[in-house]
Order: sequence, then C-alpha cells, then structure tokens
Amino acid sequence: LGSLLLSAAWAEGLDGKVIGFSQIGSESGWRAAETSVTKAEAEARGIDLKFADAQQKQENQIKAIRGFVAQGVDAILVAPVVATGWEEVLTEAKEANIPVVLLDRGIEAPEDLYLTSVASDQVVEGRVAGEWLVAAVGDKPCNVVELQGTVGSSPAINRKQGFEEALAGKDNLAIIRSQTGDFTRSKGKEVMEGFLKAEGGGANICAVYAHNDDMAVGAIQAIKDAGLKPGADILVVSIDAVPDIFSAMATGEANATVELTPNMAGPAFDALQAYWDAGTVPPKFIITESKLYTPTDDPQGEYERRKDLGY
Ligand code: GYE
Repeated sequence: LGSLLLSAAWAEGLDGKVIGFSQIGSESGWRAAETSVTKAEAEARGIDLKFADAQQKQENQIKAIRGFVAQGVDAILVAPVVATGWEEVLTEAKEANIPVVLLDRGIEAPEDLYLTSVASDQVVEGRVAGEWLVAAVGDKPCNVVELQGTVGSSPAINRKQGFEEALAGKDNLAIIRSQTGDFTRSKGKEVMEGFLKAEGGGANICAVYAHNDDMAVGAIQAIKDAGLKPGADILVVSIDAVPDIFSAMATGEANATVELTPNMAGPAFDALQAYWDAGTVPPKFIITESKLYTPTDDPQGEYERRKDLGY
C-alpha cells in the first residue's frame, strides 16, 4: 500500500501546487509572450499561479515576494528586473523553505538563495549579434550605435559585453554611441532619433545594435522618419525573435535577430516537479538556446509560427 500511495502522489505532478510569479512588467513583446506562456504552462499542469506585475519596479517585486512568503506558497518564480539588491528578500523566502526559481535574468547574490535559474546565456547572445555584424560588414568601416536594455539588468550588462567581445580587435568597427532605451519600443525610437540628429542625420551611422527587438522596431521607425532605409542605409541587429522583427525582416527593414524562447516556465516547472517528486537538485543554471535568424530564414513563416504560439 505504501508504494501504491507513493506512485499516486508521483502521478499528481504539480497539480494543486500554489506558485507565485513576480513578473517584471510588460515592457516588450517578448515579455508579454513569456507571461502568456507561463500562465498556459501553469494551467496545463494544474498549478494555481499567483501572478504579480511589478510595473518595472524592483520595490514592487520585493513586496510581491514578501506577500507570497506570507501566503505560504509552494514556490516562487521571479524575473528579476535588475541584478542587485535581492539578498534580503530571497533570504526570507529561504528561511520559509520556499524554493525560488529565477526566470530570464540573473542576479548578483549567493547561489544558495535560489534553487535554479532558467535563462539564456546573454553574453553569448551579444556575441552572436556582434559576430553577425562583423561578418556582414567585412572590411568596410562601420560606426555602430547601441540601444541598451534597462540599466542594471543582467541582459543589458551581458549583451553589451558579448557584443563588445565580438568587435574586439576589429579596427573597422566602432561603437560611437550607446544609451539605454529601457527595452521599450518608444524609448528605442526616441534614443535613436537623438543618435540620428547627433550623427549628421544618420549619414555617419552604419548599424544599430539593440539589446531587444522592441527597441530595434522603434529605431526602424526613427530611421524611416529621418528619410533613410533601415536594413540598407543602416543595418539593424537585435535580440528576442518576436513576430514584429520578422515582419521587418520580411520587408528588408531588419537584418538579424537572436532567438530567446519565451518558455522559461516549462523548464522551471519541470525542475520543481523533479525536486519535489524525487529530490533531484537541478543544475544552478538551465541555459536556453540562442539561435541567429536572418532574412534568409523564412521571416514570414517565422512570423506566423510565433503568432500561432500565442505571441
Ligand atoms: O530580451 C527583453 C525583455 O530579460 C532577457 O527582457 C529578458 C529581456 C528580453 O524586456 O525583451
């Protein structure tokens, strides 16, 4: 009977578990997709997901996590907006024996404060984007402007680093301007307008590297408004692979993107289930793939495929 009961419990999986999710906000198309995929993954597994939108503010995330601890949830998912300042609240969760899983961004804190982290290698993403640009321009001189993500966030720090690594030692390429666009379309456009004005209307700019597709889409609009052709006069390379960047690629207005899966929750829930069912301690970092897409990769098809996935 004992083993029968055990296998029945095993078969239950995550059904009935209460899991809190502290999401950053809805700054980008990728973020919105991650939110809907997480909700769908939770529903399919019978999880009662408590969703909290932090409107881009760490203080709201800290409040939400404290609330989850007070409610006594079974686990907490956090997409941490910035990399620092998490020790205190994560220690509270640890002392309450609530496992924490980080989604899509990293933190600077002792690793024993979270069970695992599901994210891409953001340095690799930046490097893939940079290597694409290096190959695309060949020996030609190329002035690059950079739209950074949210200040202090791990993807902004790491995507900058990886891109710079790819350009290191290439004397024909130079990053001439770099500023944050906070991962949003509107700020991407605004900052790109400033870059264009400052650089002779854009004549001096060969490429824009944006830390996400939404800022690239904003930059594309700014380039068009300045009377130039995005994708030709100014190359556009970014990260995420959201539907809108594939529409831009289909019309020749964007040149390359690096895919980031919005399904971080699936591997997170799998890890929690194995942890609870069999005591399996997951690896500290579960790394998702970073695949490059260019206009030769059927952008129209990729656009439609993602729309079908619920982006
Ligand atoms: O690339 C961007 C989003 O945290 C890695 O956040 C993620 C990034 C993603 O706003 O679009």
